Amino acid sequence: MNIIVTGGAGFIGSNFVFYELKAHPEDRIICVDSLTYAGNLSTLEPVMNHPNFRFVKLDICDREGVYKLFEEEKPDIVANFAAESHVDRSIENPTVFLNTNIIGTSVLMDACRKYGIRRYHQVSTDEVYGDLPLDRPDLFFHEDTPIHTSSPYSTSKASADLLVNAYHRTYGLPVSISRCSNNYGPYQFPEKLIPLMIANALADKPLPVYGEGLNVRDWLYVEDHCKAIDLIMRKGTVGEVYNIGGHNEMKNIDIVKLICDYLDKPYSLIEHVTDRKGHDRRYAIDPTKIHGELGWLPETMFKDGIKMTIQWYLDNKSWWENIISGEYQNYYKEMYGKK
Ligand code: NAD
Ligand code: TDX
Repeated sequence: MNIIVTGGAGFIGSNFVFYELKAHPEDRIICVDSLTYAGNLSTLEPVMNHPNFRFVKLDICDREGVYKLFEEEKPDIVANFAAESHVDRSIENPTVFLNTNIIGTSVLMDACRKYGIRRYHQVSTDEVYGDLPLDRPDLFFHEDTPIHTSSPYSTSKASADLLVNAYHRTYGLPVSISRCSNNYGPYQFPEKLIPLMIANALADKPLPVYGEGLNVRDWLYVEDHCKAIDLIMRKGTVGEVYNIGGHNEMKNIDIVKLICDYLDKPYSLIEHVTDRKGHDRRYAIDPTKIHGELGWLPETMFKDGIKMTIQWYLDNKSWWENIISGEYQNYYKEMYGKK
C-alpha cells in the first residue's frame, strides 16, 4: 500500500514513520511536511535512503501541490498528523492554527474525494473534550463525551474532527478519527512540558511550572500511540472515533520533580510562573473501545518510558540543542521573559 503520512518530520509523525517502515516493510511511506519550526528533517535522516520512503516538502494547505502529489502517488491511506500543536502558541496567534488544522484537513480530504482512498485517518486529541474537574477522579472522556474546547488549538482540532465527520456523512469518505492523550518520548520539541523540563534541568535553568502545577495529564509513550493509530487506520471501523490513552494520570508538578530526581537536580530550580490562560485542569481517557474492538493496550509503563525518554535526550543533545537555538529563543524569551 502507499501511505501518505503528513507531519512526519514532527514528534509523533516521525515516530510513526519509523514504526510503519519497521512493522510493514511491504508498504511505501510518503512523508509530507512543510517543515515549520516544529518539523525537523534531521529527524528523518535514518530513513531518507530507505527504498520504501519518500519525503515531500509540502504545505497541506497548498491544494495544487496536494492534488499533484495524489496524482503521482495514488495513496491507499492518508494519516494526517500535520498540525500546529502547541497550546501556548495558539493563545498568542490562533490564525495559523485555523489554517493548518482546519483548512489543511479539508484540502487533504478534498484530494481523497477527488482521487479515491481506502482510508483517511485524522490524528486528533483528547483536548477536544475540554477538561474534567480535579475532584472527580471517577470521570473520564468517552468517545461520545460532548466536544467542549478551551483553547484556539483544541478548537481548531475539534473543528477538523467535525469536518472529518461531515465528509464521511455527506460524501461517504472512508474516515476514522483517533483522540489521544499527552504523548512523551524521543523527538518531542522542547517547548512541551517533558522535554522542556529535561533541557532546562540539564542546563540548570529555572523550570517554569504554570500555577501550582496541580493540573493533571494522562501520559502515553509515543510508540504505543503509533501502534494504536496503525491498528485503527488498517482495521478500525470506518466512520468511528477511537480514544487512545494509558490510564496514566499525573500532576505536572510530580512529573517535574521526577525529572529532577532522575537528573539529580534540586527542586529549587522549580519556578511557579503565571498560569496558562484557560488552562485545562484534567484530561483522562477511557480507552475501553479500542481495547475491546482492536485489542490495543499500552505496552510501556511510565516508569520505563520516562527513563528511556530522559536517556534519549541525554544521548541526543545535538538534536535538541540545534533546534532550541534561533527562532525558538525569541519565543522562549517572550513566554518566560528570560533566557
Ligand atoms: P509537532 O508539532 O511535533 O509536529 C507537527 C508537524 O506538522 C511538524 O513536522 C510540522 O512541520 C508539520 N506541519 C505543520 N503545519 C504543516 C502544514 N501546514 N503542512 C504540512 N506540515 C505541517 O506535533 P506532534 O506533537 O507530533 O503532533 C502530531 C499530531 O498529533 C497533531 O495533529 C496533534 O494535534 C496530535 N496530538 C498530539 C499529542 C501530543 O501529546 N503531542 C497528543 C494528541 C494528539
Ligand atoms: O513550561 C510549561 N510549564 C507547564 O506547567 C509547559 C510548556 C507546560 N506546562 C503545563 C501545561 C499543561 O498542564 O504542563 C502541561 C502539559 O503542557 P504541554 O506539554 O504544553 O501539553 P498540553 O497543553 O497538555 O497539550 C499536549 O497534549 C495534547 C500537546 O501539546 C497537544 O498537541 C496534544 O493535543
